[in-house]
Amino acid sequence: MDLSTAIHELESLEASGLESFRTSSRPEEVEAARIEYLGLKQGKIKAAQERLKLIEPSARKQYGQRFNTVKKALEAAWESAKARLERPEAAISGLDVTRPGTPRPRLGHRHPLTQTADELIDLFGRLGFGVARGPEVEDVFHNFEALNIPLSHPARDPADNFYLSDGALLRSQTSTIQIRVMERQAPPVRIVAIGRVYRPDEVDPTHSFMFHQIEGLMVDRGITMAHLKSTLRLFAQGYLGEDVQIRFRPSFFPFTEPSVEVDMLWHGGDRWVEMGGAGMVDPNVLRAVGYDPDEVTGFAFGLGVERLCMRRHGIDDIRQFTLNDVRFLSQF
Ligand code: FA5
Repeated sequence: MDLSTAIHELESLEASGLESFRTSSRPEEVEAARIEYLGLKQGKIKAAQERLKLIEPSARKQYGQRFNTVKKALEAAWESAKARLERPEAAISGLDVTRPGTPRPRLGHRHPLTQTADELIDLFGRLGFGVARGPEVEDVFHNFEALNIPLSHPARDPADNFYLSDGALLRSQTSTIQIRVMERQAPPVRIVAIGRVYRPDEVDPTHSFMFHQIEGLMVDRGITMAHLKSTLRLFAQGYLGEDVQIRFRPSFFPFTEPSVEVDMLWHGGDRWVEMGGAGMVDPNVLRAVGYDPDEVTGFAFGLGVERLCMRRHGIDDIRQFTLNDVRFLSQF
């Protein structure tokens, strides 16, 4: 047999062997290819080795060298085919497009009451009101005495307040902040203050034992009830819509004179719900903080923040705000 024919056969054996190992996709196919090419008794490599005897002696060395590289190449192809089938997912480059994707992380957002508070502050800011703050744990002086609520007044009753100790309680109204602002600042004053207040009220769809109020206070020369009414109307239209209906009813608060209660026509349009209390700051209150009631007058109001938010969004039950039901919260 001449050398070039023998080498040619070796090369086509190599090509078909490598192809067989490369395209085997199951262990049985790899094993069949091994037997066909590398089998010790009847494999094609074995046959090619025996062909050496048919080659004339002077060409045997060259044939032998070529034979060795083909044998090594086929053995390596067998090893890598086995390795490939042991790690099937790696064989397709580690990517499985049928697997479910990583879910996008859920982003939280601000509680509806926080959003409401921000919006109210923004609205009153456009009407020229700055923002004030005060403590939730108050003393009886700021919660009652300075607001013209005498010791004998039923509003001080332990059954109607959360007292912590003799001198302290959880504030029952944000009107405490009126006093704190006027104590430290000379008129004119134009502020709103938003915060939690606490009362042991019976819980129902429009009452909670902890809720928020927004307090407003404006003191200057020549402030009248007309300023109060137009401010609250402008606010209600701005927050609840141009066509909102509100009404003022005569009322009584120890710290305002005259006093009113402000109602809003509830969503559904069939009943009025109280939005807040308001009035002209009582001269006694002005005097107690060192203001001169002959020089300046003022109005004040305190509105229920939950109820404003409920009216705006058509929410029926105040308890929704604290249930932490994501199905409710995620709507805002
Ligand atoms: C007051 O708290 C007065 N400080 C308001 C005020 C301020 C009058 C300044 C004059 C001048 P009243 O107790 O009515 O008033 O409460 C005001 C509003 O808070 C109510 O109209 C209502 O909207 C809301 N509110 C009262 N109690 C509750 C409650 N238990 N749950 C939810 N909201 C309430």
